[in-house]
Amino acid sequence: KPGLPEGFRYLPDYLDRAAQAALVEDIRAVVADAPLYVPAMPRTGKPMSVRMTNCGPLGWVTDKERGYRYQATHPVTGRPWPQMPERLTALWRDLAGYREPPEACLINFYDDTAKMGMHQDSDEADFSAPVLSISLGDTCLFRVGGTDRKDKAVSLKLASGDIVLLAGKSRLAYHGVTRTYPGTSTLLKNGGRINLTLRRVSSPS
Ligand code: MD3
Ligand code: FE
Repeated sequence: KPGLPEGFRYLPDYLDRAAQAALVEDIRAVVADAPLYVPAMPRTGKPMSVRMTNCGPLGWVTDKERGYRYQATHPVTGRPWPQMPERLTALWRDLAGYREPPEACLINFYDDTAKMGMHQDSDEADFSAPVLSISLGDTCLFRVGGTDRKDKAVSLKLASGDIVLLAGKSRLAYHGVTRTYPGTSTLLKNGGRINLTLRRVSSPS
């Protein structure tokens, strides 16, 4: 029976309700400046069901013409991404075990029908840096396998306040979000789920 990939750290209920609410306020301020947009798959232009925005010096974006990439500006407004909130930088400092600060925070918003197919995160130049993921709002069913698409995957639920740290081998593990469970959290006034992923993008210099 397969287990979790090496380097995968799951910190259930890491953030208390007050810390979760404070992060939601930070994210509301980011979204007011950098609105959620509908990302599109490379080549096909198929819209993703998750809506996205970013904060920090760089943001992960995707569209039909130019595909997956990091860039310094919002694809719709053309403005630079808002600053990374201090609360997020502090979590990275406390948990990531990585000297340099995060360069990108991708903000994923899931409505009641959104999901994310199995994929690897490989658009970064530095895989030695971990990825730190924070879940807020409704619980989701998350799947994580190995570094080969054919490797067996395991499912676990991620609830509001849970943090996952992906380092070592798990950094390149296949993963996805099967579904969310509407009504499982009262954190977000209008429901849904927010996931924040903090990353290093550039190579160590
Ligand atoms: C495992 N987001 O934005 S976060 C993504 O819940 C992404 O929105 C999901 O996958 C979400 O790319 C999952 C947890 C996560 C993030 C990065 C990983 C798990 C990971 C990188 C490698 C392995
Ligand atoms: Fe991912």
